[in-house]
Amino acid sequence: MRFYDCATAPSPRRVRIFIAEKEITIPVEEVDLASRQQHNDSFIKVNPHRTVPVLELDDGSVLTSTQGIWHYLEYCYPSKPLMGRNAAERGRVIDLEWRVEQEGFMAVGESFRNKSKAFKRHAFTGGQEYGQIPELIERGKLRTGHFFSWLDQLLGDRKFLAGDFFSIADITALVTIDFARWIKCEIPDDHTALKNWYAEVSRRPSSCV
Ligand SMILES: N[C@@H](CCC(=O)N[C@@H](CS)C(=O)NCC(=O)O)C(=O)O
Repeated sequence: MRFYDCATAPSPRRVRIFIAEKEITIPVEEVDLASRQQHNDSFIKVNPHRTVPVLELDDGSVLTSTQGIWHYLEYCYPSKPLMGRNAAERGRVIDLEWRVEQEGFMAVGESFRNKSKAFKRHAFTGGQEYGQIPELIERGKLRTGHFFSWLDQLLGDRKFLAGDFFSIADITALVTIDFARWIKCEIPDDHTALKNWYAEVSRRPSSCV
């Protein structure tokens, strides 16, 4: 296998945390998004969508989404489960991770991609050019604030998002909160449950990747 990564980007960090939690080793090839290596012919041959993460399997086929890679690795390395330990937990984890991605990760991304000068003609990833919409900068921040409040309420006195076990829902939420610093959104001081959870998951060795 080969994992195409970018050390500074939030999406592949979700895979790095997953790999670290599983305590497995996969050879890494760094794709420097800052110097636009995702648009090089050699990388387009690997992933025509021009994004990371990518997992190249031993038969040469590729997985080009965080979710596809997670599912594949969970199936291959079932010990230390990160997607629930039974059917009910699996359903809950997928449900929550989807919502965290839609309402948190995408909200931060919406604000960031419509603001940063680097994305002036690339408000979306891939080979097509799309201009920025400045109104989405503030709307994305507003959505991020609502996301923080929802997470705080959901957590209450739970240890992790889906219950008493760490999962991919926690991974996407952690990465989203760190990503939100790029748009200058921080967890509000009165969101105590969210702050406590964030401190707890940030202490895990996997969070440092
Ligand atoms: N949903 C995809 C999103 C992947 C994605 O958008 N990755 C970003 C880095 S966080 C990327 O490759 N960007 C390339 C670009 O901006 O051109 C996944 O999680 O796999």
